[in-house]
Amino acid sequence: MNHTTTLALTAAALAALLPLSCAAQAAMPAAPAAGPTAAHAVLQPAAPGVGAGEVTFEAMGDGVMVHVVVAGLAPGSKHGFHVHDKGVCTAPDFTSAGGHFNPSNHPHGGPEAERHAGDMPNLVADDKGSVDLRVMLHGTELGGAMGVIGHAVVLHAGEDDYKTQPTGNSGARLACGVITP
Ligand SMILES: [Cu+2]
Repeated sequence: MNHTTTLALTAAALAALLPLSCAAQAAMPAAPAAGPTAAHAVLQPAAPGVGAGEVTFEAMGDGVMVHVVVAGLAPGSKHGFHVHDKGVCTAPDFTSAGGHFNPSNHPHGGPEAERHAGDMPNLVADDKGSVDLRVMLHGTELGGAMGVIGHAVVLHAGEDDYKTQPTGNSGARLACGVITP
């Protein structure tokens, strides 16, 4: 959350430096503040090709529609998949992404339960080892302090049990991608 705060402060600092002409424009009737309507992440696998993919997020109704496309998994395998707190995928084991993104301080849970804002159902690979899943995350946001942008999606080696706190016990991290607007 620290980087979000820093960005907000930077924006405020820039606004204070705007020339007068811009200040005059700002006095005109303002459109409602529009947040981002879409976001995107490229899943970079730790082992070449294993869990490579792409995730798109689209603002819809009271939440976000997520589209996940992944390849290179074992046919029929199940994989925990979550938004993690830090938008950093630099460590080889992706521990740099931290724990689950959890701005509302909820317990970890499955699709029907009280859950973290970035908890998603397990990805289930088809007989070719691919995933193409659309899932609606009600109550999840794209931008702002509660939004997923600036955080990271992480694909795990094992199945999320939807119970173990706070992780779901889905094992090592196969792939990681930073969520950008
Ligand atoms: Cu995870």
